[in-house]
Amino acid sequence: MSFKCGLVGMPNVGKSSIFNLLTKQSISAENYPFCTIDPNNAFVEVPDARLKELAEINKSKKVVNAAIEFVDIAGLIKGASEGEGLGNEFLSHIMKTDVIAHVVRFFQDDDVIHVNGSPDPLSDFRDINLELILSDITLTQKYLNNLKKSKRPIKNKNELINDIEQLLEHLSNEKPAREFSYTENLSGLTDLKLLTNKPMFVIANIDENIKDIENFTADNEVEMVVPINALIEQEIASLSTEEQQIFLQDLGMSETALERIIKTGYDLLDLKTFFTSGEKESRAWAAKKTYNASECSGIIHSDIEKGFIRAETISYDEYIKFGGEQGSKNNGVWRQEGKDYLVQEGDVIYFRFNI
Ligand SMILES: Nc1nc2c(ncn2[C@@H]2O[C@H](COP(=O)(O)OP(=O)(O)OP(=O)(O)O)[C@@H](O)[C@H]2O)c(=O)[nH]1
Ligand SMILES: [Mg+2]
Repeated sequence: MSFKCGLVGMPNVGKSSIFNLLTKQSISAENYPFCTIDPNNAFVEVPDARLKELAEINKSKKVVNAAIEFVDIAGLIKGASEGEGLGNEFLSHIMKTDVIAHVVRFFQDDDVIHVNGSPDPLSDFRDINLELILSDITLTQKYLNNLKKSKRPIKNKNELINDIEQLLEHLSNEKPAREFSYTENLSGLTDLKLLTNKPMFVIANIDENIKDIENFTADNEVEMVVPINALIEQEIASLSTEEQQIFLQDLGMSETALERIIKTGYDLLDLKTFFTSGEKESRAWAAKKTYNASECSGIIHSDIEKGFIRAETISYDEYIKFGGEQGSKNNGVWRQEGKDYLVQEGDVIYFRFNI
């Protein structure tokens, strides 16, 4: 199972620079069979401090983080929804992502051309959003026309038409679909997928002058903003791990901006993490929040799901508190769970199966 976070924004805002930084961040590339899928797609490890603790308890030879896929998408410009620039092709790339990381240029640099002359973060941000909304309007309109024409019996057809018309009106007011309160009818439409219904956060590519980011964040249409200074991050990336720690401490930071970007993307995907841990390896796995033990076992291997017997489960906190599996057993917090058990965030699981 792979989850995609797409880097979206105007040309020359630093998407590829940030993508390169994220990709290099990937420490143990060999753990992922297709780490670089093509030059513009790559898996990136999600940092998780809990893994180190588990690995210490079990003296694991290997540590494998959960990973999400980042996609570097070419720049969008005004009019893209009508085919300007690279147009609709790129909108279709965005369609394939699960989360949008909207990169906005705050840095000033006369040597780096801006398509509209000079960067204006809020106006640039709105231009891109508007293109996504326009593309959604076209899609929704088509969907509505087909629905009206369709001779197939459709449940609650009139209500559905009414709901879609309201969604269209909302979009026409230049508001993203994610701000529309979806009715049950609408949520059930798996074939009407909209760009602006995907979760989104902003990556602000800043320079030393961070004044205007405060104005930008104060604007309530932008909820989540992760600032990054791509130039400084490039410098940090070239340092040794020890030097990086010192550098971050000097700046009063506990993690790099890259780590924050990865974590924010991961959080917005609305996943949960469960662990497997032993002498061979300690590993974090990403699963949909709704997944039960059987479905989670299938993420590891389809054979485990097929031959599922039980999930031997300990919560992360108790696993650490009692120093691992034996200690947890001694203290009565080791559980045997069945297929339907709703796996909880941080569960450490050993799947028993029979094939
Ligand atoms: N001064 C400065 N330049 C930057 C920064 N980030 C990126 N650049 C420069 O901006 C130029 C464009 O960066 P890219 O990362 O290629 O931008 P992009 O968004 O991928 O551009 P497109 O692929 O054309 O859409 C490059 O010359 C970068 O070196 C920054 O934080 N400060
Ligand atoms: Mg690029």
